[in-house]
Amino acid sequence: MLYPQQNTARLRLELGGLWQFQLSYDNAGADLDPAAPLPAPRPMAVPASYNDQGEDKALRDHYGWAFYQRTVALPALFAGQRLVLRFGAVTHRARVWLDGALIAEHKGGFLPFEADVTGKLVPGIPALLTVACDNRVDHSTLPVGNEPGQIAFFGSDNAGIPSVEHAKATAAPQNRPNFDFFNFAGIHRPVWLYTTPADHIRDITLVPRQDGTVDYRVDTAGQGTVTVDVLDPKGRTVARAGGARGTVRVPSPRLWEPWPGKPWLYTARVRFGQDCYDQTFGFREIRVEGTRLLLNGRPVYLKGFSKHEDSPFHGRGLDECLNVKDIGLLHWMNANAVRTSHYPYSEEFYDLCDREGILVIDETPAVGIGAGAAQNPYDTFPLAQHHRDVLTAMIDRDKNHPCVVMWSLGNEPDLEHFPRSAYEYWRPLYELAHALDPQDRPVTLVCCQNDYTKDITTRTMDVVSLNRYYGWYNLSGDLDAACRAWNEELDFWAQQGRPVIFTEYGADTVEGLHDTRAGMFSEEFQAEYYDRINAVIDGRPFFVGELIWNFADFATIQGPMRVGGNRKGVFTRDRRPKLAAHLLRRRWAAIPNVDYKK
Ligand code: GCB
Repeated sequence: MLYPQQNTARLRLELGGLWQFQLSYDNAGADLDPAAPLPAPRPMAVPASYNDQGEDKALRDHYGWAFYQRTVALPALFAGQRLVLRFGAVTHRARVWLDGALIAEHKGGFLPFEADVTGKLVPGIPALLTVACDNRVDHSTLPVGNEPGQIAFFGSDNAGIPSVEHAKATAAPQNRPNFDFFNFAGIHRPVWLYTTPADHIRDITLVPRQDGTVDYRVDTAGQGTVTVDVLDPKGRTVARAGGARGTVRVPSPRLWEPWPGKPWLYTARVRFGQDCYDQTFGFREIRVEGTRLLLNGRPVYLKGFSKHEDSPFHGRGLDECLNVKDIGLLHWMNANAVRTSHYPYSEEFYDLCDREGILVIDETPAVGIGAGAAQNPYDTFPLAQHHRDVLTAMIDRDKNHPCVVMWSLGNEPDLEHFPRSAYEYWRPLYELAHALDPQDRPVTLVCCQNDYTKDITTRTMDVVSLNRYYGWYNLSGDLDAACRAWNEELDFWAQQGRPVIFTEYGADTVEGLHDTRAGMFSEEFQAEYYDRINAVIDGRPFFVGELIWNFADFATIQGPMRVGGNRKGVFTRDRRPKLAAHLLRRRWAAIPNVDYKK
């Protein structure tokens, strides 16, 4: 799906700002009429999560439908154009009405959807736009939540104590999902109204190669002929082709390589009748060979973070200022890579990474697929079709980004209790990702700390992605024991013949807490933890990347294991560095981006 563009053929309006807002207290969201002005609205900024835009617990912890509303009016000069209403992301389910008529429904809180509103939104006549979103999650959604009636409290539930069990059974439905990040909700990404000519470009697919060839395909609607001009980073036309599919060749291409300096971005200017669309791309190839990850043929070493879209007040809402700040901090850290844990990020983020040369592991929202040893989630969670849909939509959205160097099918599913079912669930998704991606990037699945000898899925991915918390959740505080255990596990991975990376490792750290003996939660512990664990991976040639958990502290549900959220950030939630940031920064300055472990 193309990102909305303002150019010589298309007009784009952002419907951001203050909307009217009201919580619904009906399971079906039927207590509010989408055709009428909301009876008791409050102002709500869009895009942003709604949860922290007020001081009431009811807003923060709401679990169900919520309604947004505004009027939309277009001047008559829009007449004669095709009109599309597009949402970057509404979390997690959405319904959209124009003057009371349902025009769109969408499931999945992290990917865009749109509705053709030509003839429905009439230039010159104001219309009432109502958007409802539902943040409830269960066994059929991604991310996965608890089923209604199964109240999960974080931490030890003192399971089995009658009074606790009775209280749980009668507790109100809660916003307590099956994952460790706050279940923020709302219109999280921009709402656009954009025009195209009636005969228009629907999609563009590019496969650029190091030798300067670009295979292209343009999908269109209506009558016309396609032309493609390739512009270099200075805007000069360097190649030209005609026809809806074919190959163009750019002589002496500059490769998309984030070092040194900024990568080179080219533009495919596609024309079709009156329509026009500029699609940026980079000449970069990515593949796995033996235990190496090769970027443009050279072994690359990933240095960076798994992140969250999370910040004070905005919650999970797009904040471009924060994105620019974060990419600046990645440069400051001498980092080169990010994983979009645990969902696809905003389209604006990938654009920035394309421009700034940050390598991205792009992850589906498949987090929380597991229910303990007693329940096989692959038999009981009705997820497979939705998972395929989400993976397809993510690859379709992000396929042209040079920054995307790997697809992650999901995070920390159960892979050890039902190993055969797990393999049978994940293998087709792995194959689907390869089949769908025109650039055929490597595919991975992020695995939880488990009995790696029983897990038969992780070892079959192109890259083995490990979340490990030796010294934190296990062998807590004993870094000698943690390193011994970690080393022993690495002996296992050394036999598998695959590249291995950390997708998560870390320790909760309360900024300002210092300790001469480096006890848990202190800044010294976090610094020593990374020093010790990194010394173990440095001796392993097949270990080709280290993504820290987490870039910054982030919001979670309340619980006895979370001190005002998850504190494993190397930066605080307001982006101040902890001690470990300075040490990692020095470490990464000394590790070259390519040709480090040849
Ligand atoms: C994990 C999860 C991540 C958690 C993290 C933690 O393995 O993938 O979502 O936040 O551990 O800090 O516990």
